[in-house]
Amino acid sequence: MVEDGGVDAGTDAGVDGGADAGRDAGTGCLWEDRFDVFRSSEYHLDTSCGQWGAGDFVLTSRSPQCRTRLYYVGRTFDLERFQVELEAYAGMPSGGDGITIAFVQTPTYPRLGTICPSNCGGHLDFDGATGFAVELDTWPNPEWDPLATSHVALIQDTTTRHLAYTPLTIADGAWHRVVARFDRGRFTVWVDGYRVLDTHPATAPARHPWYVGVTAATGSAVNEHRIDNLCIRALP
Ligand SMILES: [Ca+2]
Repeated sequence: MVEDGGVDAGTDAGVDGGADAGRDAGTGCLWEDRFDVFRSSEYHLDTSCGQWGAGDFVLTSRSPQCRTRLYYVGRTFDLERFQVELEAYAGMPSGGDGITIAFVQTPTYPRLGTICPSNCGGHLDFDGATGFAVELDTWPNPEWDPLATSHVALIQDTTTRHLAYTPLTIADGAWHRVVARFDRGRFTVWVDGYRVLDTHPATAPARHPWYVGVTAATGSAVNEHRIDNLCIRALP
């Protein structure tokens, strides 16, 4: 991992980022939500156990076999150079399955129970979508996932199609600041100021009217998953 949080942050042209990446980007959020209130009419919310948590959004409670998708529907985003920032929490008790930051053609894709028979948490309520996601996978599923460890990844259409990845878990019961930047095919992710991915995948989110949101799920392994301080901004 490369730490970008030090005095050099912001001076490395094109890759300045980390904990201050959002502020360094120099433009306001195209969309932001601090979840001080929950503006339900602005979202497509489909959940079996999630709820607004008075200050953040609880995507999954500490319940097994839980799924949530929360997509902003106030507008779509037609972007090729943009940055997504949020704070993410997974833990208590530490388990599965993870969170995605998703960019999809429609938020009304099939629910988990219709695309896998049971114990579907590993699919994070993203599978079935057409689009991309930043995957924060906190639970290995070696029986079907080609990656044998927890990971941070860029995925396309399914949790088994990783365009880029690094072994890492955020499921330690602490809040983590995640910044994901898409810049003309270059994909960079910082977690708590550490650059954990920096790559040019063969395929990356292209200019398209995406619905943007977050998803999470639990299976037999359970985490409470929460998100806060969400911001999407165009790069200057
Ligand atoms: Ca997994």
